[in-house]
Amino acid sequence: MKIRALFGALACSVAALAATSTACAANYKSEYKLSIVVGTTFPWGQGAEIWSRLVRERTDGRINIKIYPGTSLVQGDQTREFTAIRQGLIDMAIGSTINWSPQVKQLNLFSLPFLMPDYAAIDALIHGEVGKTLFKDIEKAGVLPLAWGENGYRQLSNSKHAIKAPEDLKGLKLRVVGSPLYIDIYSALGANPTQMSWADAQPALASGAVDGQENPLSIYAGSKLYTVGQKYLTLWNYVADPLVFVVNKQVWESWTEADRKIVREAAIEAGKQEIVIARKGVTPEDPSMLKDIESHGVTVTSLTPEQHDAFVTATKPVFEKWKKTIGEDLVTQAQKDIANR
Ligand code: X2X
Repeated sequence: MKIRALFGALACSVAALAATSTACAANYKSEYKLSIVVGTTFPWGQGAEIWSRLVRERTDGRINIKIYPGTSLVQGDQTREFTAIRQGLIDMAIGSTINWSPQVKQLNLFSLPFLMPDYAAIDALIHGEVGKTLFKDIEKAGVLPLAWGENGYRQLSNSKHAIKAPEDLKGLKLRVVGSPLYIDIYSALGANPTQMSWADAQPALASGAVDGQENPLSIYAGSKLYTVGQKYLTLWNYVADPLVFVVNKQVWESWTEADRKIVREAAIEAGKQEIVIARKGVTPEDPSMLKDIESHGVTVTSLTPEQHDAFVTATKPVFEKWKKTIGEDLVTQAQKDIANR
């Protein structure tokens, strides 16, 4: 703990004893900057709103969080977000494992193609040993993780034709982000992947500079990608990206014990609620979002088990290659937990 934070904490404990909590806010910033990639109309952004509101209410305004969508604190470059949190340019964030995987290579786990067959598999990882290990890895990399959320299963869209087999991807120019793992996946499938931020992806799709992209349906529908020619959508659940609620370490140390508890519990609560929101409208039981997407003239393709297997086979070498980078033990543990879910 830094000396200043230590004095702050001591002053606050004394103040707490004297029941004058205002003194605790002495070292607090007037505003804490919370970074997210998309806006507050998306499940991801709603998670940010819930977390901010709970913290503001429960700390009587001592911790005042302001949401910065569009990863604007790093000029939209979402792969630099993690470093900016560690350095203190960003105080708090809810970030995708994909965007932080350049700095925390173990987070590539969730991007291993076809590792997680269903929501129970995702839950088994984030709420089990694997989730704990990954939180230790994030902390070792210099940022304090508090809770899990979810962006979602990532589906493939493009402007050219329906995709049912790896051959259909041949030559398609696809936008990917975050990790070279995605370049490997799409290269293995015969496509032409190109890495760019979400901020750059939307104009690139609109101008036709790229043919397609992959994102959860909430992002596809919320960004109205069907209005920029993305009329073919393949549901293949090949990867899913969890979100992680985090705080910069110095900021964390500047807060009182009691306020840390509030922020942590609020993150866990907001994460739980956000996951429920993220899974709305995209399941067989509740396909309302899919129906809405179809109503915009989108051809939605679901894969037969045989078609699905062809994609699994084609991406197997990428899985094996990245298993080594991520850590064989972690991947084996994940596979075990998924088998026992
Ligand atoms: O850029 C994306 O594709 C997004 C919005 O899903 C992430 O931030 C990973």
